[in-house]
Amino acid sequence: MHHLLTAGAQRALIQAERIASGSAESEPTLAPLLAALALEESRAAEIMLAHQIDLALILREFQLPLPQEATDSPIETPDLPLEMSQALQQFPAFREVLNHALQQASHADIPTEIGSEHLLWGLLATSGKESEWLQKEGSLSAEKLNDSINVVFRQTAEPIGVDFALRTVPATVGDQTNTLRTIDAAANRLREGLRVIEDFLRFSLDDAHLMSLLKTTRHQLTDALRFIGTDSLISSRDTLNDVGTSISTTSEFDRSSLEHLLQANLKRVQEAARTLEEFSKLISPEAASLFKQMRYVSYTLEKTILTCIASQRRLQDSHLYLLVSESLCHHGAGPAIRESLAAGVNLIQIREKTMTDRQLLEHGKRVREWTRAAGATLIMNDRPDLAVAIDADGVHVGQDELPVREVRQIVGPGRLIGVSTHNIEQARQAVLDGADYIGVGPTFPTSTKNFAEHEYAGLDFVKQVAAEITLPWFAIGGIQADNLQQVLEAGATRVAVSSVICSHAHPGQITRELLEQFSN
Ligand code: TZP
Repeated sequence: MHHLLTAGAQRALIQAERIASGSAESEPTLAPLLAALALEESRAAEIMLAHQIDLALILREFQLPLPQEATDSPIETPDLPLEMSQALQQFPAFREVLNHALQQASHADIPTEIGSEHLLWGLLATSGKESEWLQKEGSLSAEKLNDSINVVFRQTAEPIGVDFALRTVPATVGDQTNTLRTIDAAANRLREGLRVIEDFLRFSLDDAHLMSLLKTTRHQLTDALRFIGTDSLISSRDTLNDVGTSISTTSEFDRSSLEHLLQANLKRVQEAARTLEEFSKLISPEAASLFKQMRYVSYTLEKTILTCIASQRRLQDSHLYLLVSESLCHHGAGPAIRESLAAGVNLIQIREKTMTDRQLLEHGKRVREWTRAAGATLIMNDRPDLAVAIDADGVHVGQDELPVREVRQIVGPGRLIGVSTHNIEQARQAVLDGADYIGVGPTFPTSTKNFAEHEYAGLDFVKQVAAEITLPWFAIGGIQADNLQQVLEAGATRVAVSSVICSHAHPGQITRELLEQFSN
């Protein structure tokens, strides 16, 4: 039977370690653990108080200084089990107490949590001076505690959080086993689903950023299952008698594409996470809350992966992205656009900062006609409203403009949303926010847009993005015919340019020269 330590008991062991580390005692004793048990409003403290033993008395008797942080900073560590096991490793005397507590718990007929009261019982079961003192001072003994602990075994040991006011321990041993079986089956489904998605990210998409997100989810699963108790899950498993294993649906074997397969497994993960969340409310609110987080992460993952696949497909032939500003163009925006389209550019952005809305609307409509005739994609800079008005294929926003979520409300689901990024954190965030592509720069100094000194991301940023992001991205900023090769060598497969084409006396000619470098 598996036993799990309550968060209160784990905190007591960590506090004990802190007190012991701050004490002058060279020989480790159990006094720090006794003090830690009296420190919080735990069952152990309650039992001791009923026997007139409080923290002050313990500190005086065993001459323990109470380190400030033990009272000042309540223990709120994301890795309670890890720190607790470190405390146990460092102090074998605490381990002995825990072993006694485990023995006592093994007499219970249902899986139970080991709470602070069991640790107190374990301490009393030792032959140390603390146990003797407790017997003398408070007439407390392990035998006397037996009755109250047996009662506690059948209750939840720690106070329950408001969110989980409905938390109950399954009424019967049979119910408990069935709950564990359900959790075990759902956990296996979740694990398998995650593995399929991970393999897809690794071998098909090759996306390190999304893989790291998935890894976090896998670790959360392990953490959550620790709260339930891995051993008790295994011991309640009964695959042979599970009616679900013999039922298969025709749709289970119907996977017409990699995308379909991926989507089916994402759904599987979400459903399993929901089952885990609901059933673990009966056993561990901590686990339930982790399963809930996993469900939300899986929604983000689903959206992000599917967006990535769709964008890769939509932009698969777009390697040279031209941003056109009338003011930069040698012969005006019209000739620059038409000549570059004729030379092979298939992705154009209207980037006008000084036109009135009316001018922009008229200009946009004309560019829409030229790009449509050439089969090219048209993006409107900064203005989701005008992107819709001229029926552009998408809109591009910077870090200070509307966030993707708001832009999406305006442009609808079918238009592309591009986001400018200047460091790797912004790039990762843009991916998770649902951008369809990102701009990565500035790669080289440029006079087309103003940047503060510290914003020059350079080729290092290009290399970082190349190493982990597979959402389509364009290196941008100061790219010319004579430095394009460096950008491609840094890992870029797409670039965005403005002045090199717009300001050229022969936009078509320079476009061809740039495009040629992609096929080398
Ligand atoms: N965003 C980052 S750099 C840049 C923008 C809009 C300007 C790119 O223009 P150029 O002329 O190719 O440097």
